[in-house]
Amino acid sequence: MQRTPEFRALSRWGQVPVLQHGKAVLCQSAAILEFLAETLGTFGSTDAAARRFIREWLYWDADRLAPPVYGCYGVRLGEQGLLPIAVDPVLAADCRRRLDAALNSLDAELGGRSFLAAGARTIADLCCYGDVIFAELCGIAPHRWPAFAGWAGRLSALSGWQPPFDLLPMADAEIA
Ligand SMILES: N[C@@H](CCC(=O)N[C@@H](CS)C(=O)NCC(=O)O)C(=O)O
Repeated sequence: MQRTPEFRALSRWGQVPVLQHGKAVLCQSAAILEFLAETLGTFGSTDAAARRFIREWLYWDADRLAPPVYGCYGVRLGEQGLLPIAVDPVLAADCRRRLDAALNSLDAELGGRSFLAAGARTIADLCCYGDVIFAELCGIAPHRWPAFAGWAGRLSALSGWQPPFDLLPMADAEIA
């Protein structure tokens, strides 16, 4: 479906997520989160300095967190036979090292505060935790990072929180 001309007309890189809202079409999850926070007036901030801080986390996620998370998740799916890939152990270990480094950073940042930016839960937390939860699916043990584990607990206790596979049911997925 992601390769059809109809989808490529919406998503120029052929990726999900894509958000269509009236005439606006947005891709890239961080851009979508910023749009939603502005449009809905929630999980953002009215303070310019706080918005810059939130944006730093969105870029950090795309730069330092998401790549090793999905690298490790790919390794795991390959091991489980759910993806037709076998990753060189040296590359898999490097991915795991970079994931540990990102989680160390998160833990250090969260040592003195409840949420990543602006003193309250924001799209910075949603963005990072939306990726971190896939790290948990790769066998990461959150208790190794106490501040990080406390933060994950606060986010998953938010009203309306649901884990990714409850939001995106996989019951009909076809795995070759
Ligand atoms: N940086 C992008 C990553 C999007 C992404 O990797 N999407 C994956 C699925 S989670 C995808 O569509 N992969 C298919 C492809 O790249 O062809 C974002 O945050 O939106």
